[in-house]
Amino acid sequence: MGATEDAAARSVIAGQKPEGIAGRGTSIPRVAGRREWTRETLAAGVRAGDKRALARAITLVENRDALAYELVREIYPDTGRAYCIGVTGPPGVGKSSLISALIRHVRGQERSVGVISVDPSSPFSHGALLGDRIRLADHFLDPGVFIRSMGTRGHLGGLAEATLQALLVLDAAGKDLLFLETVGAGQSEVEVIGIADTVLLVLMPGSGDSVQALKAGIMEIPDVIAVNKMDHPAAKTMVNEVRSILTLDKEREWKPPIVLTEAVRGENVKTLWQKLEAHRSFLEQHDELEARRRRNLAGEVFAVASSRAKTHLENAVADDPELRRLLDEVQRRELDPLTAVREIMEKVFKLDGGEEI
Ligand SMILES: Nc1nc2c(ncn2[C@@H]2O[C@H](COP(=O)(O)OP(=O)(O)OP(=O)(O)O)[C@@H](O)[C@H]2O)c(=O)[nH]1
Ligand SMILES: [Mg+2]
Repeated sequence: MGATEDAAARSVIAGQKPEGIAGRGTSIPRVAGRREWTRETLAAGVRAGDKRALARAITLVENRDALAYELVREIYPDTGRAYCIGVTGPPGVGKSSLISALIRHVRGQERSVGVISVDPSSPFSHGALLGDRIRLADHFLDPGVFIRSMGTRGHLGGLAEATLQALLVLDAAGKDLLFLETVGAGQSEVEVIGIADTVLLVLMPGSGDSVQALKAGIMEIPDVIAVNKMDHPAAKTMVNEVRSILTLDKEREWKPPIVLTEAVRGENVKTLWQKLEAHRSFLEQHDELEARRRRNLAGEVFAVASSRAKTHLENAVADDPELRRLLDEVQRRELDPLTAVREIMEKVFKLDGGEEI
């Protein structure tokens, strides 16, 4: 590795390093400390697509720092240009590998890319998910690609909020294409993936639970499906099963294509990309893209507000002996549940509670 490349590598890695770990026993220079960033420098750095500014901004978002709030408020008018592909599916099916292969494909077309990889089961954050780092390692040194993993901070509602903000930051940074990876096979990921323009569901032979979830209507029908690890003898059977479920849905105008892929070798990745692009064109031609974005944003605002209201309620009950006493009384059957609800609503949300109960 030459001197310039080496410096670039170090700055990229430093920009992606978890806080506190950078520099420990290594010669990696410390990245700009928090105090050196102001809203103005951060906003300018984000707009210029500077990797350090992006890394810092997303850390602030994860920490729910007041500066992140100010930053996103400032850059929000610059957003709405990136196209966001949500990639979801059960653990280990090859989502990250497929994203990596898709990036390789689109980078040939000079498009800049951002990736937010969300793992609700992991307490880690700050880009520290080892698996993703390895899978996506090819792209860490590419200046046109920014990759970040996020773990959970508290409950899922907080994650939806952080994900939305992080995507807005990458959008304002001028990324043409955003990938949002979430692990999920049921409902929990819905809140997070709800912001995507196109949803890609990745399955592999053996993802029977997800197929059942699709069949039962528990999982929303995605826009495109990849059946990955296509070398597996059961891959074709899985495609047929999924296809038979999708044909039941006759009303939908867009018929979700199913593509067999091999993510490690990149087989059929070009076809998969064409299907993703076809969905985008479909949305654009039917004036659906703007409508979908409006719906998604309204849904996100609602989801975040609901989640905050829930947290507020939980904290209020935990901190207030009188509210806890109400719950005890319900448990002892001295007070009926809806009277307790009415009192809680009055006290916590200052609602008079009369009409809605
Ligand atoms: N044989 C084969 N292995 C694959 C393929 N795609 C991914 N893998 C392997 O499957 C494992 C999981 O791949 P990931 O890309 O990390 O899967 P993921 O869905 O992102 O996993 P999580 O984020 O942990 O849920 C890795 O060891 C990959 O090398 C494929 O098409 N064929
Ligand atoms: Mg992954």
